[in-house]
Amino acid sequence: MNIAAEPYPFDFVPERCALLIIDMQRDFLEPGGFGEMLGNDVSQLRRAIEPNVKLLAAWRAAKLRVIHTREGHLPDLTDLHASKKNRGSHAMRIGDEGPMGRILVRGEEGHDIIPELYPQKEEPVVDKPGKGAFHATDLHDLLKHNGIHQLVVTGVTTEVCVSTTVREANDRGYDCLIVEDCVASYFPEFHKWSLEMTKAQGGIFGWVSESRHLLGALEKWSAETCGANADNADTADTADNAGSAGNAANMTVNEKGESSGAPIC
Ligand code: C5J
Repeated sequence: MNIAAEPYPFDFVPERCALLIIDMQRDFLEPGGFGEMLGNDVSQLRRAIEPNVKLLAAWRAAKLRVIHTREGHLPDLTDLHASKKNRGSHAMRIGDEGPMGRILVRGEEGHDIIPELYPQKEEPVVDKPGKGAFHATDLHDLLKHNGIHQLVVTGVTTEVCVSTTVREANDRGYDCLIVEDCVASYFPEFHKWSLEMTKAQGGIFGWVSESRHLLGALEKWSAETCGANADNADTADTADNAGSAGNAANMTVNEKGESSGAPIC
C-alpha cells in the first residue's frame, strides 16, 4: 500500500511495520518539567501531542505493533557516561533532583510518558540511556522477533533522539518514515532541517509524510483486513475500544514484549 511521502511514496506493509514513539516524556513536554526549567518553550513540543494521540488510536484500532521509548538512566547512574553527565554548563545535571524528581532517572515522575500517550500493557517500552533507541537496548532483537522491517517514527525531539534513532535504524536495514506533524523540537529550524536531511538525496535516511496520509492508509487496511471479522462480531472495534481488552486478547506477547506472528483481527 503506497503512502504519499517525500521524496517518493512509501510502500507501507502494515503487518511488518511498527509505530515507534520516541521519548514523549513528562520532563521534556510538560510545563514545570526539566525542559522548561532549562528555558525551553514546551509549546513547541506539545503541538505534536494531539496528532500522536490520533495516530496511536488508529494504530491500536488496526491492531498493529506499537513501541514506546524513554530516555533515562539507572538510579545508580552506572549507565551514564561521564561525557554525557558533564556536557554543557547547566546548573542541574542528570541525576540531580529536578522539578519532577531526579532528572532523566528511571522510575521518576518526570521520566515517565505523558498521560495522553500512556503505553498499554501489551506495548513494549524501551528504556534507553542514549539518544538513539538502538544503543544499549534490545530494540533490534524485539523488532526481529516480531518480523518488523519498517518503522513509522514519531516523538521528540526531531533533531536529537528521533533523528539519531532513524539513522541507527537505517544502518540496520529498516525503512523509516518520520511523521512530520508527530515530531517536534524546541527549535523549529532544527526540526525543519532534520526532516530535509532525512529525505535528501533520494531519502538518504528515510521518508517524511504527514499523519493524515497514515490515518487514511490505516483506515483502509483495517476495513480490508479486520472488516470481515468485525462484521461477524457482536460489537465492532472502534478507535475508542480498541487497545483495551479486545486488542490485548488478539496479541500473544510475553513479559519481554515479544509477540508472535502478525496480528489477528
Ligand atoms: C531527546 C534530548 N529525546 N533532546 N532528548 O531528543 O536530549
